[in-house]
Amino acid sequence: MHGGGPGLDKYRFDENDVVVTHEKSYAAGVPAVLVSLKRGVEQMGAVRTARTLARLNQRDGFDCPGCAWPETPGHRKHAEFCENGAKAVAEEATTRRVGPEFFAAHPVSELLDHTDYWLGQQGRLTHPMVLRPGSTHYEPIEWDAAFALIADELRALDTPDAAAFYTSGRTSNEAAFLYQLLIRCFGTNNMPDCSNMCHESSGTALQASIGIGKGSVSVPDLEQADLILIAGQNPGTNHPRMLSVLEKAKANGAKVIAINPLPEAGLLRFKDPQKVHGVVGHGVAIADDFLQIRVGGDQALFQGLAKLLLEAEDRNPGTVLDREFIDSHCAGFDDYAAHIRAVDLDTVIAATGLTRAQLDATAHALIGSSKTVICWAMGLTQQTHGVATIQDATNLLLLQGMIGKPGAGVCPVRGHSNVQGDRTMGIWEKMPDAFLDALDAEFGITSPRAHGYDAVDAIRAMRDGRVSVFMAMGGNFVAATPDTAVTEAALRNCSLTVQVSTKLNRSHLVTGRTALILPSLGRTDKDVAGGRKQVVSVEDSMSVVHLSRGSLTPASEHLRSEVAVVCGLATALFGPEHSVPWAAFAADYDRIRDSISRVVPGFENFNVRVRQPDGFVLPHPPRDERRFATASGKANFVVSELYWLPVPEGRLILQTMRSHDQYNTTIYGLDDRYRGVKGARRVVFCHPDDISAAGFAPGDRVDLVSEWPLPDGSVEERRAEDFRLVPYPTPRGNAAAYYPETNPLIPLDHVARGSNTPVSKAVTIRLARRT
Ligand SMILES: Nc1nc2c(c(=O)[nH]1)N[C@H]1C(S)=C(S)[C@@H](COP(=O)(O)OP(=O)(O)OC[C@H]3O[C@@H](n4cnc5c(=O)[nH]c(N)nc54)[C@H](O)[C@@H]3O)O[C@H]1N2
Ligand SMILES: Nc1nc2c(c(=O)[nH]1)N[C@H]1C(S)=C(S)[C@@H](COP(=O)(O)OP(=O)(O)OC[C@H]3O[C@@H](n4cnc5c(=O)[nH]c(N)nc54)[C@H](O)[C@@H]3O)O[C@H]1N2
Ligand SMILES: [Mo]
Repeated sequence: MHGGGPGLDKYRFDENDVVVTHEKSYAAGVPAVLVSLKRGVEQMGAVRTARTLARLNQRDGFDCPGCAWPETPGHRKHAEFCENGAKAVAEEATTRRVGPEFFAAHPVSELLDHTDYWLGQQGRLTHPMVLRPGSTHYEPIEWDAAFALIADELRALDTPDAAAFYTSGRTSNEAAFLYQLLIRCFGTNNMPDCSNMCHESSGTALQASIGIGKGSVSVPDLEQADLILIAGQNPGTNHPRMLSVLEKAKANGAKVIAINPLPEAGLLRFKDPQKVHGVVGHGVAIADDFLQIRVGGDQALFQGLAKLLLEAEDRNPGTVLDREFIDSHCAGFDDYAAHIRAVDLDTVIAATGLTRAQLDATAHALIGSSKTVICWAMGLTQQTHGVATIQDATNLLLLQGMIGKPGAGVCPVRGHSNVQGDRTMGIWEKMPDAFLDALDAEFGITSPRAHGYDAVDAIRAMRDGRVSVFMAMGGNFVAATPDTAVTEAALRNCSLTVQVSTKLNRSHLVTGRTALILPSLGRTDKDVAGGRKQVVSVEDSMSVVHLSRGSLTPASEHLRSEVAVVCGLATALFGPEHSVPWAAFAADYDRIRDSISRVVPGFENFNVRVRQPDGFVLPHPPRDERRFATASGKANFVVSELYWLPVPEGRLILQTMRSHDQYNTTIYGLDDRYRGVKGARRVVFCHPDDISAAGFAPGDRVDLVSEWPLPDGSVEERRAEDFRLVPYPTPRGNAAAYYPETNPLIPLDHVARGSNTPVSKAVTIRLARRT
């Protein structure tokens, strides 16, 4: 038997090749401590490692560039970081360098042949570089010449809407605020960002359901919950510090239910490396129950559970639903209840792959809980019906009044460390008019009101020639976006592409006619401007805004902060006499915060409050006072038709996910320790019976071919070559493989309804013999 759960046999396909073992299916513990130290020492030497890790997530230190999980308020542990946070820091604080000599030695055509892993391993970028039309190599350029080049290209456009400005989620609040201001002064709302590919479905869903697109719980809420559902999230790898909070919740009596197609190690067993018992003991089971759901089955699960709650209420009126909450705070209950009563539980069982007994037990857990939290991440958002799924999760909570009371609520767990803050600061292609009005009043400008392009629409616009200048504040657009071949062609169609970056990546190599690399400071770097050390701020996944202070000597004297890059470009574009005081902003970040305090609600007295020990929490009306800023003025039960994914004959539904050894498109190494894979990334995890049904054996090499039906009835195929078949305990008909290697398989038009997020978690594929 080649599957069936942790304890799976060990696979060794051939000498020195991929190894798959399930011997160590617990997260963290001793190996995690060793791995984080080893990565640090490899990249930055022992002294810098010790010094850097000591400042990670401390009150006077820098915010971890890893994930958006909050620090525990009150007391901070001496070592408030995790293995993967340490890897993210080592990646940035590396002492390796990519300078002019590197680019002189390697033509772009050669760099294109290297893997993303190799590119990232070369080190920190040190100089602004330009790739001129027709040339084979990047060459150095002065900052002012680079700004002038961009300004000239932008001014030459027929319309400001022929430019698009991407943002990744590591940008500080201060830099994000100035960047959106520059873009709006220039005259467009074309602001694609990583959030479009990430939690856009969460924001869209929650906005309609509860009137604000952010989560409603804090760390203390989680710690005192009775019941925590974790759906479509792999915290052991992607938010390891969450496990310590879950462990505490469990110690307080919480029950945790993991909902995932895969038995993810961190959810099943966890050792806290920061506690002695974690290092020497056997670890604790985090999840009390594991619902091994079929990919895309979550909406059915939430609707099915709602039906069971309604039926239980019928049997024992007044014991299950929170009638008072529903009557005074919610709209749409009757329509929703009627819709849910009509849901067929056999369909729910088919869609989820769960048993009736599992559904009953989960409903029972919900009924017995007076404080329930639902956490989720990409397994829910990157689905065709991601918005509806999240609304059905919210509906389920509303039935029992689980919003706006301690220990309960919605918890979308964000990705990038400041992705939520960037949105708050105005990085959004459809920012509400109230924000734009305040921005205009502060600076005496007129922001454009027409909505701009998001990530997918920006690619379409570049492909079709409607956008010809593309600038990115961080990130790795070409690798992170779907339909790699289409996106590459779209970028090559531009006249200018500009990347503000810390590390070399594929987006520096797939370029417009002219390309610029502008090297910037990262979170860990000391930022001196106007003669003094500047600090920046970030907002975590739970709406806590706090300071981050870098302390390392920058990789080169030529690096500029993101704030300085924006202010330099703005001055080149608008001249020194502009209604926005760009030079003053660049010299004193307190001035930026003063403007933010007048434009962005919740940031009043920003400079003072952000300097409090744990920063401050932004207002969240549903959480704070059960106030819902929706059109109805109430929390809405949103009715959605049930959608799920039957597996077509001979096909598999592929989800694309992260390994334990990567940060999005940055590959740290080739192991996926908790899933037992060593030394390879081109692997595809399949149920053993699906492998044999397709006529293959474990370890065979296959091509993955995705199939996308076109309106005319034909089927478009995309191919990703040479993946090793790994038998794995995933539901039948489902498969999993790593992103970004699988992005060529995802059609650009395969997007979530309502949020336009690429459906990275459900691509129809077949396994093809290699030709
Ligand atoms: N170390 C590290 N940390 C990171 C990142 C990183 O790359 N590395 N990335 C950061 C970013 S930007 C983000 S957005 C987050 C991502 O955090 P996650 O969302 O945890 O990341 P993924 O690897 O995409 O994992 C998706 C999970 O959903 C499950 N899943 C897939 N399809 C379904 C489904 O249909 N239903 C259910 N219930 N589950 C499903 C998968 O099995 C997997 O466990 O992590 C952040 N933190
Ligand atoms: N198939 C598939 N595709 C996906 C996903 C998936 O699950 N499956 N997940 C999606 C998600 S959730 C996300 S968030 C996106 C991620 O998309 P991005 O945010 O665009 O990608 P990253 O890999 O995080 O970007 C890494 C690069 O950012 C730069 N960088 C790092 N730190 C800094 C900094 O402080 N400043 C600046 N200026 N640059 C910096 C470095 O040059 C580095 O190479 O990918 C999406 N794409
Ligand atoms: Mo993300």
